[in-house]
Amino acid sequence: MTNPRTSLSKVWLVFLFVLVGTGGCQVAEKKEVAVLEDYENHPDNVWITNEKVHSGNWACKITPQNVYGPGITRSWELLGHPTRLRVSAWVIMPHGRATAALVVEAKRDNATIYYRLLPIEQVVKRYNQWEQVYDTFTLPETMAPTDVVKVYLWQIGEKRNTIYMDDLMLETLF
Ligand SMILES: [Ca+2]
Repeated sequence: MTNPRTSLSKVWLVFLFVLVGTGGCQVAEKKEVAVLEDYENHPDNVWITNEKVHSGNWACKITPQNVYGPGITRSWELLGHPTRLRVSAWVIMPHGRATAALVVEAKRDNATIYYRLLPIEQVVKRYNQWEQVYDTFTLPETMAPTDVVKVYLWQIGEKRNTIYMDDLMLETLF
């Protein structure tokens, strides 16, 4: 005869195993990811500079000739399927007439499916010194694993200025 207590214990063990297994998967899938671009590994690029740096020996600068700065590009899958992104960067703005934005963009097969700006001149009111800007962005619910997330600096408006950026950071939130 089977001992009813033993059978019950086995059932509970299996149930616990399933719970632990599911929990483990969820933790792995929702692991927070932080991507830092400190511009220390881009020799000979037109936008790399050592004139002003926030970290290390190098930063990036955008000029009237190069109004788009280099940034971070990752697939949504590599980022761990986040629902939100926290984006931050250190920038030097020359004066209050310069306009620039951190762009957060999601692309699917080269089509833009999400596009938001963090307008830097609305936040930074001290000039010729490093200032940190940051914001949180909620991605569309329709994001797919192969969609690509891009974050970069863009000089808008008169485009006559030199703007420095260093330590661009992308963090995932769930
Ligand atoms: Ca740097």
